[in-house]
Amino acid sequence: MSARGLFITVEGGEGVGKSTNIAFLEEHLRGRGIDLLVTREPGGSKLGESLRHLLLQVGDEPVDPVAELLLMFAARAQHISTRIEPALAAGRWVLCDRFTDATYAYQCGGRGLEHSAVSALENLVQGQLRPDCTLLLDAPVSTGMSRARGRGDLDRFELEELAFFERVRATYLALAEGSSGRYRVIDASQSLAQVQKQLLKVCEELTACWGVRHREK
Ligand code: Z5A
Repeated sequence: MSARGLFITVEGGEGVGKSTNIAFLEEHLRGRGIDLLVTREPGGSKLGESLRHLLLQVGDEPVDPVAELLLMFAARAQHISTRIEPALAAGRWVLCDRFTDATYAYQCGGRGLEHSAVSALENLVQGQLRPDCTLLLDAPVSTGMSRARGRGDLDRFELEELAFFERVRATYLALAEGSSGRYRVIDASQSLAQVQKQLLKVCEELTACWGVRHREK
């Protein structure tokens, strides 16, 4: 039986470079012979991608924050059971663009929902599943916004005010501060080359940890 794969999530505010750097990490890790599922939230499964569309579209009816929260976790439940768990169980690594830390950051930090509500859903939907490592790409909100806003139409989240994104960033940083070593905070305000240098260091750590996990099996 193969060792369980590593579950890595990438988090951060809008436009900090998650997609760009996930593509970089994917290429690097595949180059090192690692079998990898690259996926995203909300989304990742057929049902999840349909829910993503509903969550991001701009409509004429305000979305209730609890409805938003439940849709995020509905998408996550499907994603975990159809994609994430099978991949990890087969020994594949999973590299996921956002996961439950985004729910704490956006639905608690941004929208003001109770931490305990998210924590209860996290336990219900995920059981024991938590990321092995979370890469938090951190940059001032204005930096991320100016990088992301050249892309045209804005989705429902991107239309939020600056203060919303400041709360999201502060929540992410508080989560990283309070976590027991799961987070690696990457300074994403630097040039892409410098950001990727930081990421390569984390990859070294992860592949070493993976080697140990394999030997123990
Ligand atoms: N959401 C939620 O509320 N609750 C949840 O539980 C979950 C999600 C899971 C969709 O996420 C929304 O869902 C999200 C939170 C909510 N809303 N927001 N905001 P998403 O991840 O799909 O959307 P996003 O955060 O808006 O991602 P993004 O805008 O696509 O940004 P990104 O992937 O972090 O950035 P990028 O596309 O890689 O880079 C943006 C540009 O900057 C691009 O031109 C790059 O070439 C450039 N770039 C990147 N890095 C650099 C550096 N270092 N220097 C210079 N230029 C750079």
